[in-house]
Amino acid sequence: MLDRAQRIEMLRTMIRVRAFEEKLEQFYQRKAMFGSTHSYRGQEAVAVGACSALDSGDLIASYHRGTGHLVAKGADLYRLMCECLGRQDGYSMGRGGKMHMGDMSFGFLGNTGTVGATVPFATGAALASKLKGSKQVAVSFMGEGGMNQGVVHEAMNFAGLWRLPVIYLCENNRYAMTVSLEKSVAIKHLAERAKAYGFEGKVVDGNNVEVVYRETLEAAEKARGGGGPTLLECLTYRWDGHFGGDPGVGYRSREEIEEWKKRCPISRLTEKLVGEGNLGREELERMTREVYAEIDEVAKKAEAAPLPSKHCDLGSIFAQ
Ligand SMILES: Cc1ncc(C[n+]2csc(CCOP(=O)(O)OP(=O)(O)O)c2C)c(N)n1
Repeated sequence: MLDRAQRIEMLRTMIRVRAFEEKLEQFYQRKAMFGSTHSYRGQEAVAVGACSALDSGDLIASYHRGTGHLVAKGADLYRLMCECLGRQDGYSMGRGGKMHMGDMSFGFLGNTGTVGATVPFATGAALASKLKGSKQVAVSFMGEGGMNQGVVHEAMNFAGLWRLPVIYLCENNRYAMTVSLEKSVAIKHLAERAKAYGFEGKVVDGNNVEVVYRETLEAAEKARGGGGPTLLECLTYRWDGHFGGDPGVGYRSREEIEEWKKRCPISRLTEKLVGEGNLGREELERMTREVYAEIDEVAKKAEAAPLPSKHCDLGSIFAQ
């Protein structure tokens, strides 16, 4: 059962995830960052619900829409922002950008821009956990488009056979770039696929942070106890375009976007807490102000940080 403090903390983290995304968007719009953005706005409940249910020693693998997972798992915001801006102090010394990072100090196995490619990272880490008996659970975040990659099938089959302590967390935001789920798969729910690998699959309300938390906690306890993998298909929606330059409409209607905005994960938890008398409007406003100020400060410091030196000391990355 989540207590008041935990729920308020989850709300604060969701606001932090959103504030971070909005700041990146501002950098992108004024051409102050390398590469592009892949906004996570609208999907905050998935990263925050899942990461809040994990132990600090547990591991996550992420993908191109990954900054939200890192903020939720406890990344150092300055180092994360530096990497997004291509600065020397970033997690990959400013040379990887927001899609290519990794840092075991907070259990982050890595992300890449190659769709589906990090699912085996989490599967391999879960195998290591099982062999070492470390009781660590690995979570692989992926999009519903990523679910169609061959390597994902191989990883899930292997994990089912070896009953590995891994959670496959599919963020079904309904579109892979411009292609809707209905145009790319013949089944209604991707969670059904778990049966073929010999483990449980569940469809989850991905815009309800408390539900995502509960389902992840249950899956993690099962995995730690030797019960093997779980596939959680979290139904959610990205508010923005696929990347910074995509207006996000054409392949989606404005009405559909507005409909999903009414199910905003941050508003949903806020209204619930306020309705129960567990959060005052003033406290909410103060918390929001604090979080946005925190991100502003991190962004200013990161923007002023130096670009990578000509000769990058890759040894210090591999020594981790
Ligand atoms: C192997 C591979 N194929 C194609 C691409 C191009 N691509 C980049 S993102 C993307 C869509 C991914 O959709 P999904 O996995 O649902 O994640 P989302 O962007 O919706 O979060 C595609 C096809 C890629 N990066 N890697």
